[in-house]
Amino acid sequence: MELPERYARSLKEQGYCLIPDVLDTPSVQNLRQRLVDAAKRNVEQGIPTHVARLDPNEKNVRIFNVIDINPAFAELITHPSALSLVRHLLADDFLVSDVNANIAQPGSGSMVIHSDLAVVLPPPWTQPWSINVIWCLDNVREENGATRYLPGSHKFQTMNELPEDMAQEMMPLEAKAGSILAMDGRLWHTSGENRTLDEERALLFAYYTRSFIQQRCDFEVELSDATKATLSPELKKWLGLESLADAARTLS
Ligand SMILES: O=C(O)CCC(=O)C(=O)O
Repeated sequence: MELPERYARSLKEQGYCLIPDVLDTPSVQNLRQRLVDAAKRNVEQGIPTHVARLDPNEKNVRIFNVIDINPAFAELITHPSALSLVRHLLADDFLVSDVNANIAQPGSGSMVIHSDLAVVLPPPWTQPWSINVIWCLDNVREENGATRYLPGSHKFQTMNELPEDMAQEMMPLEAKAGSILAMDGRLWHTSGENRTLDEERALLFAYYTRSFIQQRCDFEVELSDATKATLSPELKKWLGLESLADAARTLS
């Protein structure tokens, strides 16, 4: 499936695009509940849901290892809309670098400003070598902590180009539940503050990079043998689980 021109243009010109209505309401509600269950599972497994070096307080609940906890999240990675975005920017030469989620609860603060490509690759950032496909599992508004981006920053090649007052120049990425927000990995961004009293904001992040970039997550270690056994050969390849023997067979 080819990415429609308007989304391709938005990715190129704005560094992001919004695709509405990718998931219907029952699917969103189902995934939302699974995410809450996954957060509980993280706690049972002793995986911290707060990373102090990233977020100012514990109200931003980070959920890791989601594919292993629930295969429904693996399906999102291979959703045709996600793959059309990924293939548009990275062609067929990509790996899934990381899949995790953030639930910004009321009172959660803004995290460290970053670009996702800068996290995995030193400058200069000259090419769109990564893409974050963000699944909106709640309605996302400025007030409940919409991700904030720095307009035009996907064209920056080094950190010297970042303005001093960048936090003031950032804009919210608002979207309805069930949408995809996709960001060129070079776009500088942060989570917004959730200033509501009672509204959570859940986003699931599937981050893909060109295959020569080291993955953020070692799925060989993170995924159980039981989970690995359920994955298609294609998904295994995209998760970096193809063994050297498999690769050699492909070449021969
Ligand atoms: O939660 C958000 O809005 C942004 C999260 C993010 O950029 C990250 O976790 O790296």
